Amino acid sequence: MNKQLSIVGVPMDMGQMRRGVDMGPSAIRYAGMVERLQELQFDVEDLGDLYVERSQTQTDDSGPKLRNLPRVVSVCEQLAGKVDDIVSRKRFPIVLGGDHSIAIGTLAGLSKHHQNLGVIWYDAHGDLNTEETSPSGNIHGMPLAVSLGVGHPLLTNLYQDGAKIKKENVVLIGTRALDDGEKEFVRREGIKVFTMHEIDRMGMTAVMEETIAHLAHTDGVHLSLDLDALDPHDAPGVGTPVIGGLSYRESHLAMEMLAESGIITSAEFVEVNPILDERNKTADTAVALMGSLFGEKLK
Ligand code: HAR
Ligand code: MN
Ligand code: MN
Ligand code: MN
Repeated sequence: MNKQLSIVGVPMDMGQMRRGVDMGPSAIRYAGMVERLQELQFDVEDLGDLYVERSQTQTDDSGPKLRNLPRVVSVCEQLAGKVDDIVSRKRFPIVLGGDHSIAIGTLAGLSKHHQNLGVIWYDAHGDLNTEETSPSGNIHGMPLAVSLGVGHPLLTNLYQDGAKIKKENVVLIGTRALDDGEKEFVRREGIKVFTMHEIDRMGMTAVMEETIAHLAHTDGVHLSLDLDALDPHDAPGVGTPVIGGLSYRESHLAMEMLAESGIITSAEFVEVNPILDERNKTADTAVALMGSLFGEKLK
């Protein structure tokens, strides 16, 4: 694995309506992220946070179909450039959210370096909405669709024109809250999804073995980890919790299997909202999962 890590925080909260998720990067750093990774002998460069215009008092409800579109676009453009630069310098990017809309920027930056990027979308949600199918108008429910080339042109053509990833290179894990339009999207495009039902039936070991096999032909794999994939018991500090989620142990197993496989080339941890959390539990969980993803094992 690449031992040179670069961290970039994105204090973005405009992809949804609950304030506080902009403090996610601080909460994750406070939970000891950098020290944890340094103990694993990584060279860790913390690039700090991107500049995100404050928005608490002025969210845009004029276009309820794509809330705060111009500001989401500008932050994602900035992030894409940053991620592109990190990979150009042969380092492994770790992006800290912020709401999940930032994945549009992360994947746009990564796509400059990969023709066949695999993506693991570890999330309670599909994030496959478009402005037509979205029940909320919140862009954090759209980034996977956008990255597949489906959505508003300002989003799909961000950084470079068109789709950034291919449908056959995507695996969803932990899914349990798909809107009708997202179910239709998954069926139409034949996207690989491990819902909670499959995870209960197969067990996480088999799910990860199939995931790794499914992505064997790719030229790199991005892990997009939305903390709401976990059960709210283990990750209460998220804006859109959904009961019946992945356990702390199942998630560690998933991360450990990814570490063993050596396939992951970039990662992001999103949707940590310290305002909604219980004593930074969700940020602590994020950092513990990073430990496993980056090869920590109890001897
Ligand atoms: N599907 C719903 C919507 O589009 C809720 C999306 C919630 N999204 C996240 N990211 N927290 O996964 O509005
Ligand atoms: Mn998400
Ligand atoms: Mn989610
Ligand atoms: Mn539990």
